[in-house]
Amino acid sequence: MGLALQKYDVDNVGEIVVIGLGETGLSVAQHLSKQNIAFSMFDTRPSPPQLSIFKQHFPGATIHLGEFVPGAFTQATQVIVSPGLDINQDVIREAVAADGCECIGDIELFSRSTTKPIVAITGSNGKSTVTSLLTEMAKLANVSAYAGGNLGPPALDLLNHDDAELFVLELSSFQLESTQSLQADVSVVLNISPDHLDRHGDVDSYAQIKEHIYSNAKISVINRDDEYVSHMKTSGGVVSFGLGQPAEGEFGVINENKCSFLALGEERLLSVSELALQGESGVLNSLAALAIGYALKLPMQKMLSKLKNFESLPHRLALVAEKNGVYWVNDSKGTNIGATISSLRSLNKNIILIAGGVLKGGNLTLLKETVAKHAKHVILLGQDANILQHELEGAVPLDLVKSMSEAVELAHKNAIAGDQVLLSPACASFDMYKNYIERGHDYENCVQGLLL
Ligand code: UMA
Repeated sequence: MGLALQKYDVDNVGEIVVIGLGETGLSVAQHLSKQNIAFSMFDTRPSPPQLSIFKQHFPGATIHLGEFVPGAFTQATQVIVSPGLDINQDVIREAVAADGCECIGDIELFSRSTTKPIVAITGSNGKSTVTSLLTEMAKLANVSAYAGGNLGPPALDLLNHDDAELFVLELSSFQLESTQSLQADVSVVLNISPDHLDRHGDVDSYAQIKEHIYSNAKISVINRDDEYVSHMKTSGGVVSFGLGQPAEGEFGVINENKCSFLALGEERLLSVSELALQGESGVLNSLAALAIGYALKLPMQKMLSKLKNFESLPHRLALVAEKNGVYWVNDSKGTNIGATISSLRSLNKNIILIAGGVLKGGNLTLLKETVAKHAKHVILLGQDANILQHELEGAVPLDLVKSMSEAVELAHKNAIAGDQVLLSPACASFDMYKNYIERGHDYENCVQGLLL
C-alpha cells in the first residue's frame, strides 16, 4: 500500500478509521498495528504534528490529510476519534448512523485491552496534580503504578509496561465523551466549574459527560462540597472528601485550637501546615488523593509521608524565582477561569495577575469578584485581552500589553516586597503558543532574563 495523501475514495477507506494524528492518534496506530489490525489514518490538518514519526513507523499505511468530505467514513465499522475532535460533527454522526459502525476514543480501546486495576480521575481543576500525587503514593507503597491519559503519555502507551499493577488515568471531558465501557476500580470527579463550553455547550452537559466516569466504578470518590459532583449518580461504594468536619468513613478537615488537620472521621491524620500542597486547592487535592488511596487500601503512613514531600507539578503554581521579596509564580496550566480563581484563592493576597489568551467560556463575574478580593493589579495579553478588560473593569487597575516580556517588565516595575506576580491566564494558549507548557517557559525565561 502506498502512502496516499489528500485525495481519497470514500468507498475505499477501510473498516477501521483512526481520526487525528496527534499524540493520541499515533498511540492508537501503534496499538492497532501490534495486533496486526489494518487501519486508515485521517487528519484535517495538512501537516499534523506526528506525521513524520507516523511515516517512519508505518511506511505502508494509508493516510488522508485535509478537510473531511461528507460521507467520508460511512463505510467504516469502527471510527477511533482523537479527543481534540468533536465527535458530534456531521461527518462522524453520519458514520455512526450507518449500520454497524461504532465511534470510540482511545480510552475505550484502553478499557477493552486491560484487566488490570484502573484509577480514573477527572474534574475541571487539579486532575493532573491528583493523578501524579496518587501515582507517587502508590509507588511509595511498592505498587508498580503508571500515570497517563490527558496529562500524557497517552493511555494506550501505558500498556507497554508489562510490570504495571495499577494504571492511574487523568481523563478529560473530551476523552470521557467517547468512552463507554470503562470499569475503574476507583473513579473520581474532583470538581466542576465551566470549561470547554465552546465544545459542550453548557455546564450541565459538560458535567453529565464527566459523571460518566462513575458508571461501573467499583468505588466512587466524590467531592461532597461541590454542587455538581455531590449530586452525581455513582456506582459501587462511595468515599467522600470535603473541607468540612468529616463524618465516620469520610475525609475532611478538623479545626481545633487554631490548627487544622486532615482527618478520616474523628481520626486526625496530618496537620494542614505540613502539606506540600498549600492553599484551599492544595488541601482538597491532598484529601482527594487520600480518599482514592484509601479506597485502594494503600498504607496510610506511606500516603501521609508523600503528602508532606510531594513536589508540585511544573506550570501549576510553581515558584519560578524570588527576588527583593517579590515572588514570581508560573501557573500557565491555569487554562480556564475556574483554575485561575482557585490559584488566586491559594496565593490569597498582594497578587499582580498576568492573564489572557483564548477564553473558553465560564463565569467572568466570579472571576471579577475573586480578582477584586485577591489581586491588586491585572496585566492582560492575548486574543481575548479586550474582553477580559471589559469584564474586569472596576475590580482593580488593569493594563493591556502585547507580549509576555512586556507583561513581565510591567509587573516588575510595579511590584514591591511581599507581592506575588502570578501568571495564571484563565485562557487557552494557542493564540500565541503551541501549548501551555511553551507559554509557561516563555514566562519563566522572561522572569529569569529580567532578574539576572
Ligand atoms: N485537530 C485538528 N484536526 C484533526 C485532529 C486534531 O484540527 O484532524 C486539532 C484539534 O482540534 C486540537 C489539536 O488538533 O486542537 C490536538 O488534538 P488531538 O486530539 O490530536 O490531540 P493529541 O495530540 O492527541 O493530545 C490529546 C490531548 N489534547 C486534547 O484533548 C486537545 C492532550 O491533552 C493529551 O495530553 C493527549 O491527547 C494524550 O492523551 C492536552 C489538553 O490540552 C494537554 N487537554 C485538554 C485540557 O486539559 O484542557 C482537554
